[in-house]
Amino acid sequence: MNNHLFDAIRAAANRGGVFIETIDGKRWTYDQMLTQSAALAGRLVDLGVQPGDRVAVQVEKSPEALLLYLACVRAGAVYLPLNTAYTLAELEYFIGDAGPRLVVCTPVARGGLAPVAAGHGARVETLDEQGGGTLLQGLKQGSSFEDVGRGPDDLAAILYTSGTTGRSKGAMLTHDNLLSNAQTLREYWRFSESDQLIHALPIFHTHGLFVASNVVLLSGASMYFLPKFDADQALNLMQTSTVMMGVPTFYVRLVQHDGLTREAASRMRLFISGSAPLLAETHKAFAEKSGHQILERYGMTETNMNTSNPYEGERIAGTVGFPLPGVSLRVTDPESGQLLPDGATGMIEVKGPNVFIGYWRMPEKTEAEFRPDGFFITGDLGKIDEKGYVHIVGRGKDLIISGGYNIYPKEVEGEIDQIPGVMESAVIGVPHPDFGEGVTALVVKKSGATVDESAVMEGLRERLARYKQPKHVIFIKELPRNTMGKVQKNVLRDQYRQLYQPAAASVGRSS
Ligand code: MCA
Ligand code: AMP
Repeated sequence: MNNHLFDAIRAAANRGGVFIETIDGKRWTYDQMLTQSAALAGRLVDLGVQPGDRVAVQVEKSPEALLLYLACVRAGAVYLPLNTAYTLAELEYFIGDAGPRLVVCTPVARGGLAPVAAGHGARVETLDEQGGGTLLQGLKQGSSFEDVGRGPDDLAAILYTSGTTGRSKGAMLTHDNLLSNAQTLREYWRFSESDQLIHALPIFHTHGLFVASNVVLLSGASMYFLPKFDADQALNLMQTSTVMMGVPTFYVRLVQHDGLTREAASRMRLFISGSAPLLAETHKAFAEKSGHQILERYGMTETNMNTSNPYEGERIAGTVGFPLPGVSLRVTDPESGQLLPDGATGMIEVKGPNVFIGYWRMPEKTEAEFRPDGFFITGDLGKIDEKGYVHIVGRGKDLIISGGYNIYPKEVEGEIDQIPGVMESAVIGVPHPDFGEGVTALVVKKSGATVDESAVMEGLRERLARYKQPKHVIFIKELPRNTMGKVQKNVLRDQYRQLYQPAAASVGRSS
């Protein structure tokens, strides 16, 4: 039977060669990818997973975890990856909302998750980063598997993206959303089977899972699969690699490393950045030290990749390049939705085979974010310059991006406001030399309350993933408000913009 995404992966895999190499020298060939994902797909079916069922996965990065994604595709299931930093409190929501048939977690997390999963009728299996755990114990090696038929519009994955208002929304991505985008990127970035990618991103987000892994799979290329980013390791691997994909923090850290030289990067053909704005100064410093112009691109969980700087042609720092082939991008008035002329700043809207089909079980939210003619309203503010390059100049949505992870202030404020002694709070992102933006909380105490920074952090510990927690909690007398009573976050951002600059690290911490 035809399986839209996996048929294309299989066609590339049939050329053979090495698919994954880990840092301890273990290798997975494309043949092994095919046989092991088949065995794993069979295991999923034995566990009761049926076409369309969600499989929620919160595990450490490993080749087996990637094979589990492929097994879900082959079994016609809907893959639902979850950030390993999420706390049990956060997971309860995702499991309740998505209603998965199966939850795969680390052996350590099983105790906490089992009652939650059971409460929602889901079964739990475990997988650790060495390939151990109950999921693989029942695997029938060498067994064949007939891929479940799936068409272009069938769901392949749901990825949760935090909501500006209310709870996280599950973006529903189809087989063709993933396949078409990966095929476009393969061509645009000139990927081939002779490429070797340094893969140091997590695999629970679009960047590491779909952009990096699907492009490699569809090119028959190879990748070094690293548990996390480490600048020393990346520099060593540049000797035997051709491409790296990363968030701006990777490049900030590489620029600071003495080992980054033209010689060290001479074998590489391409460095790609995305998920957050790459500062023009980082682009420039990287080019000076390594001789490579970083190629910056722009995407979203809901849309996969929308734009990219060119492979050949000028890569302009501070821009995200041109709309990808097949992607329509326009800039409109945020209020009226009227098309704006080139050069004017407004809301970026996109349409194309890359754009998701809606939010899981949230038809009203889906409707609110699409124009009647099918364009998706990204929430990013930008403009198109006279040469056609897209610039992102801000965000219409109240969102912080720290080291490539998104944090919605409202979610953090909601948790802080529940801590005893807190009257209200405002959470903002201010420039951070390593993470791009640093999550910062301004808190107003109730009169006579003794709550302090450590009490706030303790109150958040089990509620929010570590990367969402403020790097600083600052107590102030009152929040600045405009005449409508709305908190003026721009005033706060201005006031604290030096907070994480080295010379000012202690400024502004008062109680
Ligand atoms: C780790 N910490 C963070 C972050 N990462 N805090 C804020 N923001 C972060 N991103 C915390 C740790 O919990 C730790 O806390 C402390 O910071 C220092 O950790 P460290 O070991 O230095 O961090 P790291 O392990 O080096 O991680 C930093 C990282 C990582 C390499 C930037 O966060 C990362 O790989 N980010 C990539 C995210 C990503 O893939 N995003 C793509 C989303 P403590 O020590 O206090 O406990 S997809 C997307 O956005 C769209 C579709 C797109 O366009 O791609
Ligand atoms: P996510 O919800 O994690 O998919 O994050 C998507 C958001 O990341 C986009 O809406 C943008 O705000 C931001 N983003 C991604 N790539 C870039 C980039 N190259 N420059 C600026 N912002 C980016």
